[in-house]
Amino acid sequence: MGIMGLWRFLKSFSFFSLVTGLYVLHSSIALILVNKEVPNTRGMLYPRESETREVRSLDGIWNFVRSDPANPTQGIRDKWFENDLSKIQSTIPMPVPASYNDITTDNLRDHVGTVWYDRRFFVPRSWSKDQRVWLRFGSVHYEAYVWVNGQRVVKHEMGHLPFEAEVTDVLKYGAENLITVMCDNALIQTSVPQGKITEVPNDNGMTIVQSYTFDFFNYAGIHRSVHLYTTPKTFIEEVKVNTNLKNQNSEGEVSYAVSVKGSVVNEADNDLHIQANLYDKTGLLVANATSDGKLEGELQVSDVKPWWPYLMSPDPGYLYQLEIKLLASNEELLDVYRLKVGLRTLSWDKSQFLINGKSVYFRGFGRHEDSDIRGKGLDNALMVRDFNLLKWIGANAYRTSHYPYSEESMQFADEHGIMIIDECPSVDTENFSQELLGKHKSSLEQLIHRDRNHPSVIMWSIANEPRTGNINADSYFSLVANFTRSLDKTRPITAAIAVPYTNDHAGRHLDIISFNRYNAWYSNTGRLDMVTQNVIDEAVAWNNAYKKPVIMSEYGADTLEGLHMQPAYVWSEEFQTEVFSRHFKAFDELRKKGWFIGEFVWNFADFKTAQSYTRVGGNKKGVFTRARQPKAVAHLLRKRYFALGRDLDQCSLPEDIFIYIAEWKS
Ligand code: BDP
Repeated sequence: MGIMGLWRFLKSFSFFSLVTGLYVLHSSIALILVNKEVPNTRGMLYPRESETREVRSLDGIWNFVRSDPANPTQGIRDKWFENDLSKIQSTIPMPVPASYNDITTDNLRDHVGTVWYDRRFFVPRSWSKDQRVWLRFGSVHYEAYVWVNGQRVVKHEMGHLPFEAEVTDVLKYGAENLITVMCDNALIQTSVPQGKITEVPNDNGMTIVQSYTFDFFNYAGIHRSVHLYTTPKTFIEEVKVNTNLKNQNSEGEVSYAVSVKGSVVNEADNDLHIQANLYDKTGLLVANATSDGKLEGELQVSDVKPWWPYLMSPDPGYLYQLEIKLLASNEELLDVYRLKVGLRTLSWDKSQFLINGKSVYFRGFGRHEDSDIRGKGLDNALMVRDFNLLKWIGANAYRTSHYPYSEESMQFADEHGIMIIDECPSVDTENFSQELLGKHKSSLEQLIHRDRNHPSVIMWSIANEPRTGNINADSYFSLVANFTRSLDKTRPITAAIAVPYTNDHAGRHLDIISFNRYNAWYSNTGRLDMVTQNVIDEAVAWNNAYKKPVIMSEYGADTLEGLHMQPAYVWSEEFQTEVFSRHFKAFDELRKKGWFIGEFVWNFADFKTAQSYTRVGGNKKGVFTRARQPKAVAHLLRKRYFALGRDLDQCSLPEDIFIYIAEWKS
């Protein structure tokens, strides 16, 4: 049995029941977890053109084949990657980037297991000259195997995160090349997120079924762009940036650390050096430094324009451009990489979270990367629309529930001053095990590596609704949190917790407590009179338990657009509006206590779920519909978010925020 066969076997249902048995055992006895090293990913800078680099997109229509779910490794055994898929069987056209699930009219939506993509592409002759070529995927969910011209170049497990491989030696220059991708959507107990594969009887015998405890649909495929890009032979592999503000935010500091890879690096030439230039928005050089013999340094900026969140400044999201030039000892320019940086400081204590020394109150959303037809595929039109809506409604933050969002959206958040609680893909974490811990840590390593330079990222979320009532959650989350801190000490750590505070074993490892609760929806359904006090009591209890700042990270109610019922009744627009209003009252009470630092609605927009009798076409807790149009509650939320912005951050109000009704006589 080859690697794929063995690996597939491990995922299979028969083995699975054995694994389930072991996990059940695990949850009742204390697990001994070992803090094993997680391999560091290398490279991963977002592909950008410069005078030393070229970028080409491989997005477009690819050829697509689904494997027989009962025989998912057939393509590996029969070497489908050696030739065009169309020579083996009939292919269908498949857009990249996109989830494949909602593209066809048959039940590809519910396919479990492997699917195959391929396409041909041309590589210019000029690329063969003295440089390297890299193949980079923004995200393939959940696991990907990639071949170029029949040779395997990379394998990657974990959706929503980029991976790349050098393909210099496998490409044919001045000729056509073939790229083949096998993608597997199966989630098991040691994947992140977790799921279960079972074999169940159906009308034709047996069928393989995927299940998971989270509600969002397990969309799969090549979700983000595929790029080919070039670098010089000796090139900038990593750039790590940190910023700081001093003297009442008038002076700034940008420290950078670069790592370089290439032939020259390993020779005695230690005179490789970096010239770092910082330009303001108008293109003016405001600071520069040349590091002698070192690949790190600091830039001092006077009259700095700090990076501020939206509505906390008239000029939010101010970004400088950092230009990193790699020079040889004879001053020859070897490589250039440019990235945007925002200058800001973060700090936090037992009661508040501060940006540039100013206390922050988060007014935001939990969201999903989800839309009609595309599923979780990157779509620039959708992304820009979403940011327009976020700004229209006066939000200053969102959580990337429940996985890392596209790099393009992170860059957009930097530019628009939207603060991000950056969440790894661990949802409903349970059945803690050594293997799961390794994958969970790896997801954080990849996430932090990818996102550490974004000013918009102000907090790491290490899990959503983990089963922290389990005694093993204590050691598990202690290891996950310590690992996260070892990678980045500049940002606080949170997790969105849903177990009652009396059962929780993870909060003590966090810096900020976030809790999810659905008063009047999942608990006390329909009881609008049981919201406000419950929210206050629970937030107070979390604060008493841990003496840390508290955020309500999810609250909401499913709402069918256009359903109106007075008095309010579950699923109606009136009900959602009243549920929100009762929460607002609680939040305003809590704000007076000094440690309640934010409110996040669930959800920004309606989204697709697995089929269930509790869902009509999906989760309808959106303030916006899936087509990104406002429900009635959006107008109420907009008034609140702007009122908070005016009271707390002195922002100005949009002219259309209040509709003229009549002259009030008081
Ligand atoms: C919460 C989950 C979120 C769900 C939400 C819901 O964190 O992912 O979508 O429930 O059911 O518990 O609406």
